[in-house]
Amino acid sequence: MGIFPTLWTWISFLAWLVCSAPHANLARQSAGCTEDYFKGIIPVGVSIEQVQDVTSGSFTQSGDLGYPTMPTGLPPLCAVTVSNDTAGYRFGLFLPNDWNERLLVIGGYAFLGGINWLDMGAGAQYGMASLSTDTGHSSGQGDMTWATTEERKVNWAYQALEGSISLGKTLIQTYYNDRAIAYSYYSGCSTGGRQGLKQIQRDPNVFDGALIGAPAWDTKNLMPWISKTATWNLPEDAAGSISDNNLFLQLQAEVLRQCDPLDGVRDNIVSSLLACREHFDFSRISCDALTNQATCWTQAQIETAQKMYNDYITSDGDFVYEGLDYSSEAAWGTFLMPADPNNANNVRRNFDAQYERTFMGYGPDWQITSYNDTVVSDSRARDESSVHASADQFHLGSFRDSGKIIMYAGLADATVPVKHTTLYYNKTVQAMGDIDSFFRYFQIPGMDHCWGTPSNVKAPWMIGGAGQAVQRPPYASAHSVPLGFSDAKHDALLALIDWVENGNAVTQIIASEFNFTDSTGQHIALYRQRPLCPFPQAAVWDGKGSQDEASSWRCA
Ligand SMILES: *[C@@H]1O[C@H](CO)[C@@H](O)[C@H](O)[C@H]1NC(C)=O
Ligand SMILES: *[C@@H]1O[C@H](CO)[C@@H](O)[C@H](O)[C@H]1NC(C)=O
Ligand SMILES: *[C@@H]1O[C@H](CO)[C@@H](O)[C@H](O)[C@H]1NC(C)=O
Ligand SMILES: *[C@@H]1O[C@H](CO)[C@@H](O)[C@H](O)[C@H]1NC(C)=O
Ligand SMILES: [Ca+2]
Repeated sequence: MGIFPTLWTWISFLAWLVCSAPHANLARQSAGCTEDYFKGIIPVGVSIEQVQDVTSGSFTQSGDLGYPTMPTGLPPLCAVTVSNDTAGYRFGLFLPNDWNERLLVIGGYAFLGGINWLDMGAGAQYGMASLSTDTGHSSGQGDMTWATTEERKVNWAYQALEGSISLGKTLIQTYYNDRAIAYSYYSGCSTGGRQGLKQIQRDPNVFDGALIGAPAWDTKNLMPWISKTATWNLPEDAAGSISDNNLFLQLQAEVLRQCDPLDGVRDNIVSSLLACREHFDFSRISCDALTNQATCWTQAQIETAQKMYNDYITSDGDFVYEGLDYSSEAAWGTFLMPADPNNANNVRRNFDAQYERTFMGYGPDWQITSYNDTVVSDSRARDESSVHASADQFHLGSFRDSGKIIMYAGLADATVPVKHTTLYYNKTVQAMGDIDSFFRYFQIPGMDHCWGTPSNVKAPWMIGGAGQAVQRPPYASAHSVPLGFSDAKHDALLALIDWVENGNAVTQIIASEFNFTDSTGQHIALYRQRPLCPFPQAAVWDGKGSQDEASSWRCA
């Protein structure tokens, strides 16, 4: 695969010298953590941007627009930035000195461009070598202007991740003195979930296990749906338009009030979306002639909300996308609130119009007001003929025999509707039959997109999923589940590892929620825990024990 320099020979010899000693790899690694070493082992077409021997716990790389927060509290490791100059993407590696022979590939979010060092830091703390790609561009939140060339689009779709894993695996094994990677894992949420599924669909041997959160798998339908939601709330002066975020909070609070008890337990968590959908009564917050319009929903606004709850079906009756679910309203502002009129992206709502302008080539002047249902068929055609970002090859082939997937999604997700995640699961069942032996799906009542829960809900949601631990203290140095719950019962990644390596199928994952104990958000205490169950099971309370303790619940 490449050039073997003289340095390589010398280092092999050193490694051989110490290989029978305890911690032989340690001696070998500090010798290897230099630019010269990596320049010596990379193939043609690739360059080494940076190598840092991290001994202080901190790693920094300036100018990372996508992931500016850098991890702290790292174990001693070698941080490497590799650039594939021919294809135009970069990837980062964290190579812990004390390596457990596992690889953790880390996903990205949205259309961000950068190396996700923060989530890689969690991987390193598990003792795993971790890898993340910038997906071939540099960009911050809400910016899709980079997607101007076919290569950049394809890099974001899958190519950058695929190429990074392929070369990354070789570099890792070489660096660790030709010790083989014993197990390869993946963890990603949202776009990261899509990337992981897509990679498994392209190569069933790529991972032994994948932890997939709220996957944005259906790019070609998701992006038109997001634009469609913007049109439902436009123009700003229309009777049905909602521009006050408090109305969304009010709706969420009313949904909670009415639907919390419908699942049989008053716990501030809406756990039965079906019962809520059947029984929710909008009239409790609708405006009558006497009420103040700022604190109630007009009939026209209620119709806008109904569109959000309903599936997006074109005027021709073509199903596009599952609707949002009850309990997700607190975060509806993401797609519905007016964007700053002077925003650099020239959009009226977050994300609106950008996919059409760049990925679909409609150009920078295209406005959301030009949206019509033909965007859907056009989006599908373009994705299917060239970019192939959507992860919609539901038959996972031989992955059934060689790998495991744990997928999870929050019932209160307002970005990737939970029903669309369920649709992915259902379609995989349709394509493959019984998938229980290798693919389990866990819904998390009360959780928003990937992490978090509204403050009036405080549902247990932390399971060591992508990006979760760093939401709570100790933030940039966090990993797994805090306060002593870093085990296979409470951490979905550790549960996945136990399933893959020891054959212990995951029958439940105990989710945790913590209270802040100080006003500055630096300290937490355990609030409550509850098992998450493999779909279609749900957690059932025993009717006696504390509802805040996992042992009072079982999956049924
Ligand atoms: C660079 O990336 C392209 C596309 O992924 C890939 O075909 C090529 O092998 C990569 N080069 C190296 C040396 O990894
Ligand atoms: C629908 O939108 C597309 C893209 O903006 C445009 O080319 C087409 O003319 C529109 N069709 C109708 C019937 O308005
Ligand atoms: C998924 O399948 C379950 C069980 O058959 C069904 O109840 C549910 O409505 C399906 N959901 C979606 C979104 O397809
Ligand atoms: C945590 O917060 C909840 C309400 O948000 C409260 O009911 C509970 O008593 C708190 N628990 C602890 C241990 O502070
Ligand atoms: Ca409840």
